[in-house]
Amino acid sequence: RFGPEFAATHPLAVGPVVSPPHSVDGFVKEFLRELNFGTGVLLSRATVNDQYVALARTVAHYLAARWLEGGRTRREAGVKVVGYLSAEYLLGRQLGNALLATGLRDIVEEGLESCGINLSTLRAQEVEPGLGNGGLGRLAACFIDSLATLNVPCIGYGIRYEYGIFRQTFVDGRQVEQPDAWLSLGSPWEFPHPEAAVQVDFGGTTEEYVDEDGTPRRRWLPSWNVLGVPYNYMVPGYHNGRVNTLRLWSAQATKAFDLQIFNSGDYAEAVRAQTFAENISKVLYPEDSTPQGRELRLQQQYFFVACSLRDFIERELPADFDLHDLPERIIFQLNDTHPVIAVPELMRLLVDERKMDWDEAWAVTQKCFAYTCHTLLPEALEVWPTEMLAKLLPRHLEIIYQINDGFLREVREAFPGDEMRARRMSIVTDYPERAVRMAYLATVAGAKVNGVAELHSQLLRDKVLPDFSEYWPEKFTNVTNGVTPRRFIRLANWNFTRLINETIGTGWVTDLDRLAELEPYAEDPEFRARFRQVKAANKERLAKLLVARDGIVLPEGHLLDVMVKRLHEYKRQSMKLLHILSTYEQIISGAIDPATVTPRTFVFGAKAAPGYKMAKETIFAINAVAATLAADERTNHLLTVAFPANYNVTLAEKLIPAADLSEQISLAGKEASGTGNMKFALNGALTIGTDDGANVEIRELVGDDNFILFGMSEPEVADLQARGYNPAAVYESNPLLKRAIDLLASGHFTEGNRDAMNPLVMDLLYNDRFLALADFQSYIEAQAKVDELYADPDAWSRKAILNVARTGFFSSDRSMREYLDRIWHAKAL
Ligand code: 7GP
Repeated sequence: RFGPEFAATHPLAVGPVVSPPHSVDGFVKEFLRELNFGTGVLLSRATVNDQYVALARTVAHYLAARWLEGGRTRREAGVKVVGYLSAEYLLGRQLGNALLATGLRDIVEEGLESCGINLSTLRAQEVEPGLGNGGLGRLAACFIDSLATLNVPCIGYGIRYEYGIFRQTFVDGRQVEQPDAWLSLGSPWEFPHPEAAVQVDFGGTTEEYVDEDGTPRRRWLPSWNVLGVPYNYMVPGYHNGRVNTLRLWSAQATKAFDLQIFNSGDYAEAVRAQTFAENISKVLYPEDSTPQGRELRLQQQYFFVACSLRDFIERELPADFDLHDLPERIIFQLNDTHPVIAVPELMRLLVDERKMDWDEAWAVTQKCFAYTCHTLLPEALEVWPTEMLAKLLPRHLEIIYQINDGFLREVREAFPGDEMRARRMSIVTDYPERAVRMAYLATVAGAKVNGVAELHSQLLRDKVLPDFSEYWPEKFTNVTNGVTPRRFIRLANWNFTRLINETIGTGWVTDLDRLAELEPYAEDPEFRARFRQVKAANKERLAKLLVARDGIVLPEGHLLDVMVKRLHEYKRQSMKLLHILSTYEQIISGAIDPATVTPRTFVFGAKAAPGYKMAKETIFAINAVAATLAADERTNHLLTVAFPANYNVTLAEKLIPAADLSEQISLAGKEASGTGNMKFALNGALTIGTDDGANVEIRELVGDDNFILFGMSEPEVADLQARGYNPAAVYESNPLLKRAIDLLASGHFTEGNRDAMNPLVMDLLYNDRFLALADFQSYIEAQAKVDELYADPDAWSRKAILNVARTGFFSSDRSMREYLDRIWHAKAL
């Protein structure tokens, strides 16, 4: 039917699909057509949202042409695909990136203008899909961007949460969460395919049976199921014509109405089943570095990996494909432990459904997965109680037991008599309850295990998984994180982009090492002056945004000191606050002359997990200090604290380019990598930081002179903790620190109410799990060095430019090349 004759008369039906013309005229025609026939309105009556939706759909048409072609050629070529399995994708706004990737920006701007429409107004209309919490989700978004730009076939698999990360508001300085109804005005970037829905089973029991060949086998008799509906998103490469796919799954009830119940008149009961099923993809768990062991979360995890595995095997491979060869066609990357239930699921597909021999299936499985760990906090490593697994996924639990039996047999053979070792390494633990350690399962099943920065990978080997790294040294590797220069320099910092382009050309956008060519310009006074103009312009742009967005007024001419990241004790926002308090206290007590103080604005951006009490207390304290300082005539020209609510990718793109100083002050050994640290350095901020995560590598690259280091090293931390740490003693012995904490506790920031700060103050004095007081003095001294440096604008900008020139390494393109070479063994098309 789709032969050459048909193709001759219907070229669009079989491809190659042709994109609309890249001309102002061609664009305007397509846009108006979309407005009329897609959105169903006339331009004269269209709202801003109508216009935005029509624009997005029009730009999507340009991408879709390449997308369809790419998918077709990939399937024909039969090449290996990267299947990125991630419960989170923190994508940020799509329109700007799509315009950049297609090179349509100028055409669109001119075309819209001729219709009397302003492009930036439409861009501001887009609600970012916040389908992630923080670093892990944003990293996934950077990685799929880089893979598309490197022309590597990749399918990102995840969940289409109806509600993403909550919208943060402040009420009396306290965080209040609002639902993130990001879909309420429609989502023009997605392509739903309800006809391609996949069934996912849950619950029930297992049984033994004898198959047609007389072989005894086990099988799963599930008791309920849901449908997974795929929603496809396009992931465009930069100026290369490649468009990959992000496939997010949405849960739907299999039988929308149970007719019997419906006929009996119990309408509420009839829709109950539907609500129950759809809950699975309803909301993102707003947790970061602290897992929520709830059954719904396990349902989400299994739901999306079951859909994804079936999708790849049944829809992306030829029908007669021999699954023994699966590792030649796919590598599934496990983005932390959230998708690890995919391991027993693949075993179940191969052994139960395709009747493959267990050992052969295990050999295939071990080549199809690799695992990335994103944390070092022991409490953040996921474990699932066997009781919960037995109820929800009984066959998977049996498979996990069988994997564990085989693995422990190996261990006992390798280390005869060492029963303690076998117990330590067991995937199933009995303490404090019988549970499956998902990181162990991932390590046993994965072809490779990696950490996300050198120090983190080292600690992962030595402290988190020492027995495993001793047993399989070659399995462990490091890939230091990276960030996409497209979104975080080219799109976010146009002022700087223009300066870089004029100086070294445009090649750096896809070859970030070329930023090194800027190095000689650090010595050029004219270039430094232009660099400072860029910063000033970015600060002005930020000031405009914050007034409109939050009613926050940024003073002019201040050093902009920025700390943006999730609120967590290990990241030590409270230590940053102590620095601010100490400076403020010294001014108002007359200990220092105000004329010697470097005027600074401190910007915080941070969401706290809704159930994380101490994190929320810290938010309250920051807001209280911000309000008091704003009202204090003695200091408000010198010290300002700005805490815009609801920090997200969109705000990051405005904040980071404006920053002078980047705060990366986690307790050494706790921040796996950090990626904000890279974005700041690449946008010409200096870092004040501990020897933690990727800070270590940033400092090595930029040089000690261009990085403000402070605090204990990881071994020093371990040592202090072993000796016994007493924060109250530090408080007593350090007068600056004592005065800062006393001021916080005095009621000065809470209208005389001393109780309001009690939780935070008590925790700092008597717990301080992350040693903020221990590093305080060193931090204060480092901040004094910052002031001193900033007083010499030429010296400061020289260092800032060297930061840019020397951090091209932190492109996610480089990270992806390392994964491709050392872990995935996959290639560009
Ligand atoms: C984060 C790490 O905290 C951060 O250091 C790292 O840069 C980032 O992943 C990307 O690798 N972790 C998470 O966002 C997270 O949710 C829980 O970790 C497992």
